[in-house]
Amino acid sequence: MVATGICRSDDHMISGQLALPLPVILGHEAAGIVESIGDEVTTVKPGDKVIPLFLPQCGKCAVCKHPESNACLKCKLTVPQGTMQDGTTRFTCRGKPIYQFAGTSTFSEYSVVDETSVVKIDPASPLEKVCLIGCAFSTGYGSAVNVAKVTKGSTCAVFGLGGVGLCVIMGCKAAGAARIIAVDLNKDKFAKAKEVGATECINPQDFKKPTHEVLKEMSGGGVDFSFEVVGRYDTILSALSCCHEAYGVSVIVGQPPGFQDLRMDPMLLLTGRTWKGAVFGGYKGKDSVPKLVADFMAKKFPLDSIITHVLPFEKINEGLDLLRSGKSIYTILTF
Ligand code: COD
Ligand code: ZN
Ligand code: ZN
Repeated sequence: MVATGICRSDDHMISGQLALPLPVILGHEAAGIVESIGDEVTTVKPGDKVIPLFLPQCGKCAVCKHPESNACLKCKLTVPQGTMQDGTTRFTCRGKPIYQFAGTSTFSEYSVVDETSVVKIDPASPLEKVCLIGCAFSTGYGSAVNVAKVTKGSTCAVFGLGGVGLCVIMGCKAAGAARIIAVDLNKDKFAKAKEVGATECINPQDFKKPTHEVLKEMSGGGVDFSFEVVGRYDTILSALSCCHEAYGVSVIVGQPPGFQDLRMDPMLLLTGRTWKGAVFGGYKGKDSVPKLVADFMAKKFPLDSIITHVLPFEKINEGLDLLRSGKSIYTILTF
């Protein structure tokens, strides 16, 4: 492993919001160099620069074969196993097994991954930057260009301006959106949102009306595309309601904590809205990650603007503190 980002989901594991077999080595957003391979491995070789894939692409299951989906059946997203695909774990401490996380476990100098969970990238790419393509960047950017399929000249609304929300904005901009309205309760987030492409920023607390009404008025009837990147039930419904009732598309990116049901009025969809969601921006990792790295190298999007801190791996707890206090966007740990 050469570099790894700290994703909010890693912290959710630490705080126990998502259950996992313990003890475990976390981390799933990284870039590194292949040290050795198994006998039957053909797609990577020692010395290759690679990005581990928390969402594998086996290429054989019904999901991998479907052109529009990416949640490979080899990955048990909702019931984490804490092992390799063969049910084993390759880490031990004083003879006792340590579980793996998301098939990647990147908070470690070395990891063992299935061939379906790793992909070769451009040897010229800076690993301490492109590691973000392993989760945060692709999750946000892909939600715009791939899941929503944002169109040229459209109006978009993005709820939540954390690191992932900023990457959604970058995706809307790259897709040619004419207006990108950024929504956050914290106005300190607005400057960065504008830097990466937001054309307007609003704080729901500045209005008496519900946010979806404000956005409908601003867009003359409803936005074309909306994104929930907060992880709350109320903002999921607000994002759905603010898109145009006849042709709006709303994408859920955030995952609310807990396992509550969400009540919604079916009329919101019967009028013609589309409601979608995806992990990893809908990308199939093996196919798309090398292309995204190539796009980064061709300067089609910036990663520097969302990397606020670079720390040696030993300072991982400082990195987690920065994430929890909201002082960082992304901290990259280098080995
Ligand atoms: N209205 C508007 N904005 C709000 C509100 C609100 N009611 N409440 C909070 N916010 C803002 C906050 O001020 C903050 O700026 C932003 O929302 C949230 O940002 P962060 O920094 O907390 O979050 P991110 O960008 O790091 O990640 C957010 C996700 C919700 C995308 C993430 O936590 C998540 O749920 N990911 C989805 C799960 C997933 O894809 N997993 C697979 C790989 S990790
Ligand atoms: Zn992540
Ligand atoms: Zn598959």
